[in-house]
Amino acid sequence: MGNIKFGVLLFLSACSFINAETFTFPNSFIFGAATASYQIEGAWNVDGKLPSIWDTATHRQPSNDVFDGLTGDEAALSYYYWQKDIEALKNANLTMYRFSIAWTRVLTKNQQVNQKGIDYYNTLINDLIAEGITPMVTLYHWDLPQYLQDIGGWMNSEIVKYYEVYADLVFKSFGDRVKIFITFNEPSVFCDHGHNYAEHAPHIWTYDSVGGILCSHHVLLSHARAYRLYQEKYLAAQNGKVGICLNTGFSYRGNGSVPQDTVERAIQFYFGRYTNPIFSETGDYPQVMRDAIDQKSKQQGRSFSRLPTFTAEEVQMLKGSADFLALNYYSSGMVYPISFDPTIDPVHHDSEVAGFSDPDWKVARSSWLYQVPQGLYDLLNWIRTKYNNPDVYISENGWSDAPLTIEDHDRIEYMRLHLAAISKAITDGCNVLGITVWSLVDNFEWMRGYDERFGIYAIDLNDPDRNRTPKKSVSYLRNVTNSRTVEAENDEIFVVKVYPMPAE
Ligand code: PNW
Repeated sequence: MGNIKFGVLLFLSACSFINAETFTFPNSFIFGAATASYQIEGAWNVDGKLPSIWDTATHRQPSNDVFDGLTGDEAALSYYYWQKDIEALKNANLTMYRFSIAWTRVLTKNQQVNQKGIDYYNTLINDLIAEGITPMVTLYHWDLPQYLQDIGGWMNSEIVKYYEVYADLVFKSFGDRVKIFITFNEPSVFCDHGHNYAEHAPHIWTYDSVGGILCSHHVLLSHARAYRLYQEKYLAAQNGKVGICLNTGFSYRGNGSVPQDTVERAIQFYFGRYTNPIFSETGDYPQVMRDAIDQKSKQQGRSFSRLPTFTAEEVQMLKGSADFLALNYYSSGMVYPISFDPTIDPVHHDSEVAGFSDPDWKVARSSWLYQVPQGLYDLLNWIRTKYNNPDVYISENGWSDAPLTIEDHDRIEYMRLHLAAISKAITDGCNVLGITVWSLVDNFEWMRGYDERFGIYAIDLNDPDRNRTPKKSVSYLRNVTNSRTVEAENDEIFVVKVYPMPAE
């Protein structure tokens, strides 16, 4: 009996050995971690820092709408404990740190320099470089100065000038040492969630996506102006790279009768609205989006389209305005066509696409986060073929679990499978230069507060010293960076149900 059991065990482990594949990473591939200012810094009103729209949202009285009622004030307190972050990076064997600068720390309302804010980031950058860690700097990770929101924020075209002043200061102050700049983090999230349906700061609800559309338009123009400014004024002396961070999942056919065209529309409306103007050869908004919104605006009896137009000059300014794509990938979805109905959720009625998740997929503590590594592989190849194989950093990718989960086996599995997907895409020829995992430390997860934890280091909010406690994933990452390999089975990566195309 015992022998049979042993035999079966041996057979099973031999099978998994046969199926597991070893995925490797080129020596040039960089492993790092990411954070963002509002989510980690604390010190919201210290040393001349002005309130941002997230300070406003979380300080609302008598209570805010954050899931656990908390704010970024507590966070990891990286304004005081940045050295602990650097120690954490070193201990995990990571050589790149993606962090963001708080606009509200470095400029006054009169657009003058706040030197104490500059000093903080100078120290952080110098200390990183001294430890051999490459800084990757995001200029805007959602914390708009409140005084700019008061004049309309991203919905006011004047914001482009304010952003240019800010970008100029960042390039001038830090560009001698920082060689990788990201202009914006995830405009699709802060434009839609912040200006269409009031889920994120500044919590504005607009009719028929008008707010989100204006936000996206001005973000694109601000990005391009900052890129051109860097080329004209700083590139020769500093020789750095400037890109933009965009997020998307991949889309799959939700059932056997969904046309392939629906998949393409889903990606173009969510992702293409930013990638087409910047990375495509034609430039400008995707044609499907232009046509749909123009036509729907007309149907509604409007005298002009809800989607603004770029001048020919602006199209040229935007085209090619990124040295790399910073891609945030978390999850993917299944899509199906729906017909236009102005009373439903504004995101879907312009695209006429709706989505859902396969209940068989493993889900994180965040309800939107399903484990679909295949989506990252397919997305990277879609980008490679669509946009002539641009340089890509995976600037975020991560898994959430309950507070203080130190034995984070689910995160390890998620990282292992997504790293395998990246390695496989690199083998196909995709130019993926590195990854900064989300996140270095547990942090303020926006409207979910501290209930969903993404860190590879745990933070106990009851610990006044905010010690960074390594989760198990830290030692896993150390092994990966040492061996430059991960092990995975193809069945673990390719989890999407494939439907046969309908017969012609
Ligand atoms: C990103 N979605 O946001 C942000 O850049 C981070 O600040 C954030 O902490 C992290 O991901 C985890 O949420 C996203 O619903 C928020 O698909 C939501 C989605 C994707 C990314």
